[in-house]
Amino acid sequence: MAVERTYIMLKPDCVRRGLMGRVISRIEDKGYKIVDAKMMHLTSDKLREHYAHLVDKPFYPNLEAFMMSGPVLAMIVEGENAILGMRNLMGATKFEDAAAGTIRGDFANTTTENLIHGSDSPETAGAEIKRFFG
Ligand code: DAT
Ligand code: MG
Repeated sequence: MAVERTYIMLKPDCVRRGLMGRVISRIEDKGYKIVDAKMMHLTSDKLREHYAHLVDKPFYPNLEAFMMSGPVLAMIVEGENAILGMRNLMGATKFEDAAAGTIRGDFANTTTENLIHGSDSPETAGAEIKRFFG
């Protein structure tokens, strides 16, 4: 176990639905620290880089349009084992698989609009923090 930093992003649905405070409370309740945060509007270029593993999927155009539909809250979250820990707080990608008690399990009712992004490995965390915070 080690103190890790992970890239977390509250997606446009989370901002639009007024759920930022409740989601941030769950992150803070867990004991993680928000060490940086900013509201951003994402561009198509940035999203194609961020979702490079998905650009060829049939749902990609819809995902990109959604991610550009309003501001996001970009954050760096720090804590012991925070990369996996945040993935566990978030819940599964598909809303119907996300367990009750997780952010997606409790608040998401579609897979596209699933409220929150979190890095899935130390390598992606490093790359994503660099991508969005420089
Ligand atoms: P995660 O966000 O859990 O890391 P991912 O990286 O595989 O999942 O996908 C990124 C986002 O793309 C995901 O949060 C929602 C969307 N997505 C993934 N798979 C999808 C699918 N089968 N249908 C619609 N949207 C999907
Ligand atoms: Mg992912």
